[in-house]
This record gives sequence, C-alpha cells and structure tokens, in this order.
Amino acid sequence: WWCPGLFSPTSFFPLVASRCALRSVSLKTGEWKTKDVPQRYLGQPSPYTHPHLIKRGEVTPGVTQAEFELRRQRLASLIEGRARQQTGCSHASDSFHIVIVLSHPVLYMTNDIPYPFHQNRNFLYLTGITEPDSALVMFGSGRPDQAMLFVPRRDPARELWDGPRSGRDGAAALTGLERVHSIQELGLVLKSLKGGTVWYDAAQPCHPGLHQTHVRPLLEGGALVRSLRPLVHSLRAVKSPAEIELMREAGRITAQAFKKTMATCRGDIDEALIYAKFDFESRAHGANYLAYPPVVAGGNRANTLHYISNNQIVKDGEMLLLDGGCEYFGYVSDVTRTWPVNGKFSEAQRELYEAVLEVQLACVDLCCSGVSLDHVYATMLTLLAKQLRELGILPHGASDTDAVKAARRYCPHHVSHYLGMDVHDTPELSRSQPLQPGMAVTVEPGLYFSESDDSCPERFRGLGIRIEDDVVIQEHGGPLILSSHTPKTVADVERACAQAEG
Ligand SMILES: [Mn+2]
Repeated sequence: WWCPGLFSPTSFFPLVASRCALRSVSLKTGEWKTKDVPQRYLGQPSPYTHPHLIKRGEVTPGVTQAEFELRRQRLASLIEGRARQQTGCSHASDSFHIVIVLSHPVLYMTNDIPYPFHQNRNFLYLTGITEPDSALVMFGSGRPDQAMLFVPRRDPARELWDGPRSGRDGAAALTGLERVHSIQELGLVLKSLKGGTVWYDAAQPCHPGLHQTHVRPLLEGGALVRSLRPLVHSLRAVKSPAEIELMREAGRITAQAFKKTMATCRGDIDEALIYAKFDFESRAHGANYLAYPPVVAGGNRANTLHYISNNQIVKDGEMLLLDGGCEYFGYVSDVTRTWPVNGKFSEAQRELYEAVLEVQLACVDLCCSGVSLDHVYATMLTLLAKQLRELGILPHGASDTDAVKAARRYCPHHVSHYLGMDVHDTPELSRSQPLQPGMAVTVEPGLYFSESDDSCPERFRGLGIRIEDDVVIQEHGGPLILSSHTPKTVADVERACAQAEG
C-alpha cells in the first residue's frame, strides 16, 4: 500500500518517548496477577480454550500480561512527564489525571449484518481486549497508573446469538487487571473521578454511543481535555521483541502467499482469481485475514495507485502489480511485488524492474537508527532521477532540478510509512523524525508510466512497477527485513512463477 499525503501536514510530534526514560519504568508487584481463566469460552481466545495459541500469562498470542501492564505504565510516565513540562515540577504531583480509551463498536452494513469487527488499535495496544463495547480508564494523582477495565456484561440471550463474552471474571483473569467493571458503570465511575485533566480523543470518539452516554457528561463538567493519541502512537512506534515476532510471522505468511500466487499466474488470467488465491494462501498459512483490500492490478491499471476493483483480465505479456498484506494477531504486513503473469520478463519490463529494484535495495540499506523517512524519500528521488537518465527517459543534459521533478512525477508517492498494528501505523509521528531501533517501516519506491503518457519511450508505456518490503530498524547492523522470503530479484521471481501450481 502506498501512502498519500506527501506534503500534507502531519501533526507535529517531535520525538517518540526516549528509550532510556522508558527503560526506567518498573512494574509494581501486586498490580497484576496471573490467575486461572474461567473454564469456559470467553469473548476471545484464552489459554484454556486455545492452548495452541495462547500460553498461560498471555493476553493475546505472544504478548504477556506483564507487557500490557508495562505499556500502561509507560503511558502513565509519558503523561506525568507532559504534565510536569506544562506546570513545572512542583505542581505536577497534585494534579489528577484521567485517561479514557474506548473500544470500537460493532458496525453494521445493513440491518443486523455486521462488518467483521475491527478493534480500536490504541485500546487493543493497552488492554489486549478484542471485544467491542469496552473501555479502559486509568487515573491517579500526578501519575495515572491505576487501571480499570470495563467490558460488556454477560447476557445469555445475546450470547446465544453473538457468541460468548468474557464478562468481568474472564476479562480480569485474561488481562490480570484487578478492577474490572461492566460497561454500564462507566459513566458512574467517571463521575466519581471528576476533576483534573482528562486524556481523551474527543474530536472523533471511537465509540459514539459510549461517548454520548458515559464520557460527554464528564467533559461537559468543564474538565481540561488533552489528546491521548500522540502519546499512545509514540509508544506504539517502537516495537517490543514480542511485537516484532508477530510481524515476522505476518511477513513469513505473506511471502508464502506471494510464492503460491506467482506460481498460479499465467497469460490471460482474471485479477479476481489472483486476489482470491492471495487471500486463500494468506489464511491457509495462518493469517487472520488480509490487512487491507489488496491492489491486484494488471497492465496499465498498475498506474492507478489505489486500484482495488480487481476484476479485469491480465493479458499474456502484461505485468501484474500485487500490493497485499495480512494481519496476524493484531500486526500487519504490507508488501508489493510486480511480475509478468506469463513468468518471463520482457526486455523493457526487466530494464524498468531492475532500475526500481536497485533504488529499492539502496533505500532499504538506508533504514538505520538516526535516519528519517523523509531523508530516505529524498534519496529515493535522487536515485530514481539517476535511473530515469540511464533508461533514456530523461535527456542526458537535463538539470538535476528537472531530474528530481521527473522522479516525483513518475513516482508520485512517498517511499515509506510506519507499520505495525495499522498499515499506515502511528500517523501522529512525523516522517521527519529520526528512526529508532524497534521501529517498523515500509520501503516502496516505484515508477509508473501510463499508456497514454507520451513523455516516455513507447516501450515503457503502460508499465507500473513498485517493489515494497517491510523492515525493522535494529540497534546494530542493517535493517531486519520482515518480507525477505518474498521473491524479489528477476531470477527469483521467474523461478517462483515457474513452480508447479499448488
Ligand atoms: Mn505500503
């Protein structure tokens, strides 16, 4: 998936929380405990019902209760720090803070037919709870380090239709949180906490119903409201080893799906079939579902950056651009490959493909601690400009300014975006800030020549090529490439296309 908003104003957020400051956060014992979960189905997988997915002490696959508690404590530290900056040290200790994070509601496409449920990522990041109609409240003087969870009350009549709910006991055992209430009590509890600064995103409430009934009265009481999103995004930006492991798995699954899809391709093939194959292979290899509607664009349609109709025939001799990724227990991949459907690059296709590949490899190598994504973008433009010259698309006499202008025209999107729980992850983070170890980003240069573009040589018209990998910034050495098993060189791609279909 490419990212628009090249020059759109991103809200400015200078630096993510410094790692040193975060390391100093320690867990108080007694805040959370590993209890046995109830021996029944909950509203989400539990160590009792899904021992193959979740170990004792984990809330979601691979992520422990302790890690979720650490995330909440880090958020409390960030808020404490912000308040201190604002008011000066002496007053920070007596100010009272309330943090409110709502889950998403179930959305309906019509009548009582729901869309697949998609949890609010910030709520998921801080609780691990995947049920709708829930909320997290954190509070405290100086430091909001006390957590309360609100979940839907158990209701046999509803559970008969919608499936089991965790209930208070289930959610408490799963998360290790001591204080779990039913969601109906949210307003009442908030009323009892009245006063102080409320950290909450009121502009676009995640759950309009809960906002209206339970949160609005608190806000109308004249509380000082400050946005929570930038703080949670700054935490989410730097991935823990457990998160990176989940992203590695998403990358491994995606590589398998690409290999199988390449093997299926042939001349004259329906994009819909390729889409179905990619979706099937992703799920068959363990993905929960695709992370976004994939771009499956044959021939000239690759030049429509967000082409998702995926309903035309790719002709023999044309290339296919597939931008797809999957979600694996809350973490996503976002990978693009472009290949000839008949499995053999033509001369023009190979020439253009290798030009993009050379730029892509150089940009991946740049993804190190201290470098910003905007710097990688500027470098991509320079490198693409060089390629455009060598391909004869630009006259050799063209000025550097004109060359970069042309690069921007033939690649109208940024080279990268942050990646994690969302495809376009943590948009509160500016792309001008230095990368840090643990951050995950995409690297996705492309060149697009519309069939109607007579400014480029005829043999390149109708070709659109993008190569996208997912990488994690590491403390030492180059980036960790999550999508490294996806065929990328001309030889590897042709080999994958020649594999027996399976
Ligand atoms: Mn992308």
